[in-house]
Amino acid sequence: MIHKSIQDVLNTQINLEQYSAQLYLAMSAHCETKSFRGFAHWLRMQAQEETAHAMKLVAFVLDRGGRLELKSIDAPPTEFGSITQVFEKILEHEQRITTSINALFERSRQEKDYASEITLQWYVTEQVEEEANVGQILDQLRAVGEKGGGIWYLDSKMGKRGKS
Ligand code: OFO
Repeated sequence: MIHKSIQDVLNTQINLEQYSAQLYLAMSAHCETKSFRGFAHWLRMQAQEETAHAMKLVAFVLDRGGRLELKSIDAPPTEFGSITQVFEKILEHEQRITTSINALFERSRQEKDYASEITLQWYVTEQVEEEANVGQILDQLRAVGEKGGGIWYLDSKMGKRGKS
């Protein structure tokens, strides 16, 4: 049986992952309206990944005999500025998620909840990967700028996510 305090923070994390999915979907739509269909595709795939992150935690809470308490999901913004600004916002968002995952991991340790700790290890590793990927995209965006053809090359590269 899962400790009530861990169950509560896991339920909060599920809500955060669902919000991440909403945020990426809104960002995808924003890019699509600017005709950056590659970035839009990448972000839509990211939204699906975030839903999968939430579902993995849902399964874990239920497998431990816990209670799933879904909360309402905040509405994301609809305007995100330039493509570079979109990715700056993503990096900030993922850094907040990392802080939240690390706090959850720490809490599991304090409670000696080894099963939660092991499950959360996957999320700790995933956050390293996500921050690195987004940081790299941001570096590339800053290098090519948004005025020349470079950004359209990046857009076509982003459109290949999950296709090879
Ligand atoms: Fe974007 O990361 Fe979920 O956990």
